[in-house]
Amino acid sequence: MKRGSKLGFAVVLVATLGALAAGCVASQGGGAAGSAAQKVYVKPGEKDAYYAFLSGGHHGNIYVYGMPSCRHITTIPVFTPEPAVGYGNDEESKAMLGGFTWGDAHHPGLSETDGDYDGRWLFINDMPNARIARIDLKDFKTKQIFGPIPNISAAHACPFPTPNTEYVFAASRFSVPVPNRDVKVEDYAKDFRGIVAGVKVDPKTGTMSLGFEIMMPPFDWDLSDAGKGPSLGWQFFTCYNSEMAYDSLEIKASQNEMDYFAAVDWRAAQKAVDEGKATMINGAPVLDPAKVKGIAYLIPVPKSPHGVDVDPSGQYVCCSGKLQAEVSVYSFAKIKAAIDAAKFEGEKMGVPTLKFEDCLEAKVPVGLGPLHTQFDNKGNGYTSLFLDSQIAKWKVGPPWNVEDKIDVYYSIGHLMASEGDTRHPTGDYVVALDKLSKDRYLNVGPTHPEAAQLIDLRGPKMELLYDFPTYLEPHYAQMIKAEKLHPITVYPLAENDKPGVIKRAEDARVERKGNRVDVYGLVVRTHFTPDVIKVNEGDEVYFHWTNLEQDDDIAHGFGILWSSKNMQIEPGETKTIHWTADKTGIRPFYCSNFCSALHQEMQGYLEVRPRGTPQAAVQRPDAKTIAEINALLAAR
Ligand code: RUQ
Ligand code: CUA
Repeated sequence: MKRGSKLGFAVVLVATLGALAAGCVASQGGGAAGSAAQKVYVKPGEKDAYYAFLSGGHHGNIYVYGMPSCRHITTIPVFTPEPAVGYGNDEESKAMLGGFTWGDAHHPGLSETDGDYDGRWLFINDMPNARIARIDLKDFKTKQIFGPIPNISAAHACPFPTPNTEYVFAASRFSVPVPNRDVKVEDYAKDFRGIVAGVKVDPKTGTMSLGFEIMMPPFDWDLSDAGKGPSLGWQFFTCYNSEMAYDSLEIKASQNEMDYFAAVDWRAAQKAVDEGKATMINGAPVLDPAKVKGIAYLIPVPKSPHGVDVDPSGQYVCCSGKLQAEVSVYSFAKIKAAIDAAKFEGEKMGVPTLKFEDCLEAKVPVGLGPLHTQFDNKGNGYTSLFLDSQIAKWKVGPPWNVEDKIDVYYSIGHLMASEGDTRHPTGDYVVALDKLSKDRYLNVGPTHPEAAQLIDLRGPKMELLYDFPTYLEPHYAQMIKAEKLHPITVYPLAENDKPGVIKRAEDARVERKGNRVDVYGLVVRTHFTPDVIKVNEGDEVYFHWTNLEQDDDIAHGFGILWSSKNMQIEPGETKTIHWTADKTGIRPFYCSNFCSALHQEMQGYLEVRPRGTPQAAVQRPDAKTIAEINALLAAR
């Protein structure tokens, strides 16, 4: 007994020390001591030091993870309906999706102030349909989907916000005729064009609107990053296929020694549009660089580049040539000097080309298949190597040498460093976003999960801490300090002025005009008011449910049997859903989100009578029900 309790004490002590060490790492990202297990351990009840936002790829949404625990916290529906919460089902989100039920989301972009993540919004692109979504980080909800942006054929280089979130960008991955029209694919080089678009972001509301478009040569515009510090005001875009091939790209688009990256002066472009120098094409103001000078330049990059990444100081632009074993680092000062001296080599469809030697600062021999680079707070860059399945750590600045390499499993695409796209990366972690997971997880059949790996950057050598699977298919991701976000936990009822809102049982009613029926209702533990609703077959019914709860985590659902209609209504929120009364008979509805001990009792009936059955213009709950609901509300 005595021995047992001593042993017990020792176990508790060890566990406590371990937890303390882990807690310290998690909350401060400070010491790098301890085992890998301790470094990712976040004690039950404690929270992670970072939020990580991983794009959902062709799942069309965003996954939210906590770092360093690598716990999946939630998924934010963005471009794809999410029936569980009713995203794409309620009227507002349905309208926002604009008829699309799919998106391919690649690059999350956190809003920035002075070049640091400010925790206000998160932008993400839908590549194929050239759309950009804005998620409000106050409630983690998609608030706007902008696009399809006219004339853009697949926005891959998108959105990559500027340091004060003045703009997000989109550039054509494929080229098409602009305006799109009846042409032959064989006339690609003559008739096709790429487009770079600057999308303005309202500094107060985050609302996006089109600022300008620039007609570019029909290359495949690939990735982008914003200038900062000395390069503030410029946006960079890589391209491949400067060969202008329209078929067998894997061969024909790899012929040239050099492709390009474009440097776009977005202030000059906006000024030109404001001065009326654009031509309207499909409702977009398009600038032609052959006529409007000083808005875009091309700089040669070896071998089909992919990522372009600006270092935290804003002095260097780092391009990864996929088919080359080097990162080409350009000096922005040199680029600017060449532009100012008009030292051009030639031009491509009106866009002046600079000389490679005039702009290059260094070549870093990172290894095979470099794709993307991230940075830490100690002057290092980290480049993902797709072919080598490694990350290379290298010195940003002389002697530009590779300092360390770590194996990843397998075939890394993007990588995400903590606050990695800002002027002040924290240097704590990098997450490898691997394209293949092969044998790393329990086999679930031919579709393997995607693989992500947390790597510690705090020691002299990179250290692999943890593997975690993700669902299809994170491309890029961003990681922000948790302390920067302060999401609300309920929608303040007092501020709810949504159409259809009611706040008192006395206002609950069913209104009929012709065959349109509007239900103004309340949900609260554990009752729908009204819970018996009389309609006729053929009625178009709009349910406006307001959740009167003001307690954390008390959401109610509204699901109608034998239908696809379901949604979730969060505390203080009003949502509207449309349902056609398709069949005479009794149709139950219920709360689909577990909310209380009497959740199972939270239900109601739709009485659907034959067409033409006389119905009151207004149905109201009786006085007794109103009194009961009021008593319920008062007791809360
Ligand atoms: S991409 S693996 Cu869609 Cu950003 Cu580089
Ligand atoms: Cu309300 Cu379950």
